[in-house]
Amino acid sequence: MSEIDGGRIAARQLRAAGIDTVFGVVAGPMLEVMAGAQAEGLDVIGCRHEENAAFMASAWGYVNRKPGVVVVGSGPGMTNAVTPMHAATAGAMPLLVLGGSVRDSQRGLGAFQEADQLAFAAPGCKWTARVDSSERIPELLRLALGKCVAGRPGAVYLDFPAQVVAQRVESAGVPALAPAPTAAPPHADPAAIAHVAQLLARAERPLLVFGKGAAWADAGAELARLADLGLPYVASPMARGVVPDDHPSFVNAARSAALGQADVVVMFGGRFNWIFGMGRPPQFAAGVKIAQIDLCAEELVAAAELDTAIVADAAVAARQLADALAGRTLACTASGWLRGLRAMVAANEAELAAAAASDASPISPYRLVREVRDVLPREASLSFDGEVIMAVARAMLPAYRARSILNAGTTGCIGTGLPYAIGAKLARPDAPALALLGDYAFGAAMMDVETLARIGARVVVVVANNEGIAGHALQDWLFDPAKTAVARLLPARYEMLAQMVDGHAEYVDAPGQLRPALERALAADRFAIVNVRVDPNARRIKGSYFLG
Ligand SMILES: Cc1ncc(C[n+]2csc(CCOP(=O)(O)OP(=O)(O)O)c2C)c(N)n1
Repeated sequence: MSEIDGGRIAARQLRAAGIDTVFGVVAGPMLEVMAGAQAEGLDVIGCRHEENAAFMASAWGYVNRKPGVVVVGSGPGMTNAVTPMHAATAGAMPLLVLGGSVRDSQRGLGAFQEADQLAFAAPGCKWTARVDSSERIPELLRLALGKCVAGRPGAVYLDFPAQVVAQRVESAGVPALAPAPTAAPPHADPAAIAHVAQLLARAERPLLVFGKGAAWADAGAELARLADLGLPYVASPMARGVVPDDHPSFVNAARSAALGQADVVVMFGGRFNWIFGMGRPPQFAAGVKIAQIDLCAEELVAAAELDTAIVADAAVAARQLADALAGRTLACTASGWLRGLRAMVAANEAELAAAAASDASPISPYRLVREVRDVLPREASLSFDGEVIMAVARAMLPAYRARSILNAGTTGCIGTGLPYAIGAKLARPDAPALALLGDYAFGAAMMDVETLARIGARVVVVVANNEGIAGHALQDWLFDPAKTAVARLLPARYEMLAQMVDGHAEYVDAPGQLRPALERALAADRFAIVNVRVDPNARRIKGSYFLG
């Protein structure tokens, strides 16, 4: 006969579900959950801010294809995790937030750290619930873990009133439950596949589009069969690498022409949202025939006018389509469509290469990104965050495997870059992990370098320090130079944050120093910060993502 508390019951259920790492910030009433997790043999990553902890968990879950679990305290601890819930659900990343709350007997009375947490969580989550007794912890956790990854992944919130966490019950009365079975991935309707195969076979200018759902489904091998037929494809920022970027049908570098001129488009596991111009003119041609494949039927009712809507797993549907097209001659192979796009890719890449060859001081962001690209091994995990630097990184940094690249994603949430890199490193510890961050983006999360040092995770953090939010451009454009700077930031010595906790520090202010500094950082036996002074007046060659 032995008694255990609610925290230990929760930890046992997490372990039974195959979760070996939890993230969080130590706070009441969840102390027993974190201690219980450690006692059950899970790695407990104590972070410096709930937002960072929850972003780490989202990335860990996304890379591992499991729920990423974060434990937060009541009131402001929980509300600090609201942004990551929103980002996870909008961006289809699996996040389970376990939030402590006030004891039920004090609810509504103005208890310490009281907040209407279920209300805060609801719009950012797929599902929310409150644990109503210690005995139901295993059952409710199993539901929460299952719903987090079932169908389209996203955030789930489970509220733990204080008395449920602390209460001790007989261990034998609350056994851990076996995880819910995983459903077989849904197959596409064969008639719909036959129709889309026909569209693709006859199209003069077909285009495949890969969204994050394709990366989540590990659809790479099946999608490569389609790309091998000579069908050009583009990928959303986080779908990159599901088919390696060096495939000859990869045309992201001619994306505007590919989207704008295609006569048939097939989307696998992605949304026609702002990233793809809502699937409408002017980004797409009037009259384009669009087929969209998604796990979730609701996703097929959105901005784009669809010719065909298919509920299916991206990998299964890609296999069905590749089977349907096997042995057929595609009209596009005679039209020179891919050849034309490849010529544009080559021209655009030459333009980038010229910018990246710059020996100028201060350092061009293109030169910085080139040097990062040249030192990174193919298996690396990468995150990037910022405005100018993220755009340059997206244009120039290749991805070679599914879910190896993370960035601000669907919500454009700055502050994700550092915690995403930490979560990815813990999910794939053997692969080098590098975060390439604007100075603002780094600053939004930077105290978690202490976490990096404490847990001994070897992440290389490269700060593209252009002294501001998009460098000096916004400050000069919008704000009075006689008044206190708003969008321009100080040229802070960010590498000192590594020194403060005995990490590896590099400061770079000339292009020739970049390569050796990056190599030393990657070879270091600890985490590293490489603070690179980057030209504050450099702009992205074309367009801008977030700031207009
Ligand atoms: C959570 C959040 N806050 C604010 C913004 C608006 N925003 C977009 S980019 C950016 C910062 C860009 O500066 P930096 O990270 O230094 O990168 P740079 O553009 O200078 O390379 C901000 C604050 C946002 N997208 N998300």
